[in-house]
Amino acid sequence: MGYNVVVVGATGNVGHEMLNILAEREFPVDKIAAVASRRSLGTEVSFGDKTLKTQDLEQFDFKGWDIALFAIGSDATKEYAPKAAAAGCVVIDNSSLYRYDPDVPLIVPEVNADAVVGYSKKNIIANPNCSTAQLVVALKPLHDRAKIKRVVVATYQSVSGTGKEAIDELWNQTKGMYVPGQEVAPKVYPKQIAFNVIPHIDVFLDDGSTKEEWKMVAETKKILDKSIKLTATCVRVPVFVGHSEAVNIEFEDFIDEEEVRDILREAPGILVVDKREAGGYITPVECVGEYATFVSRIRQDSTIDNGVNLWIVSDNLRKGAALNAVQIAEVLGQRCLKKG
Ligand code: 2RA
Repeated sequence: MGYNVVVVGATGNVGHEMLNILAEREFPVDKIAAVASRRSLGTEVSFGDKTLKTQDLEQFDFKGWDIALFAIGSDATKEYAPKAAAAGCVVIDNSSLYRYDPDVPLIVPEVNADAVVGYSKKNIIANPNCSTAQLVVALKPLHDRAKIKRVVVATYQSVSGTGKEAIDELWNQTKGMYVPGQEVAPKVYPKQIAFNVIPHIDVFLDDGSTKEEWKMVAETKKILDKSIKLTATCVRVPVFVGHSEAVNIEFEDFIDEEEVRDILREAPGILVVDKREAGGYITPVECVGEYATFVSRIRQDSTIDNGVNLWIVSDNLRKGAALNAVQIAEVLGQRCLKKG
């Protein structure tokens, strides 16, 4: 006996990956539906070796469906997630809409799977921001061993985090640099992204930080520990897929780099790639399509007491979105929606 699963936003980058990963991990599916906006009606999407025709979200009836993975914007989620939840279908939402709602669990299974039981308050579970997910997977095992006091993180976020238009902009702008007359002006981003980096993701807040940076603070506190002080600088870089993060951690107690490496090597969801030689570290192009959160450049920070530096890389469409959502569905099924 399996589950009746709906992927909402099935034609987007994350929606595609949700279908791919449900099939790859052989999630127990009885029925599967691919749903998207009316303009995508009838578009064919793959689910393993099957082909699904997308159905119209406006007409879709969620009654009789068990789990809906949502990968659409917050506005559409606001309209349709409550309808799905009211019809008895548990929503796992990748938008930011419900992440900060005290009645909605925000889950990274390797960190706080137990919190899934809170889904029943609104029949909704929130998926974290991509840059948060890979960070807390690495922080959790270290926090358990040597309580984290403060984290400073700089992110290097790929354009797929913005969406298809951004991928096209990077591609066309890069090509246009080499072909006179084919220059492509910035449209998705405020400045040129080809051969450039942009220290601005999402909107600016009154304190000068951006909402992306605020999300990392708020979500790390909700998922891991509200006592952790975190400051972030989120940067867009000319990479298609794969978010990277340079992370500085200050612990309450001393922990040496060897013990950090050993702990991370044993931690769920993590692969350590860490040799002090050319190529002995992970880079974004190597994480594409992988499930793992990769950690490299593990080293003591001798400028403070109890300090350690890390380099964390993961596929932002997978662990940063679709994989984490499917993992939540797995935990939900195993712990809360037992079938047969
Ligand atoms: C980004 N984290 O990278 C945001 C949304 N996916 O653009």
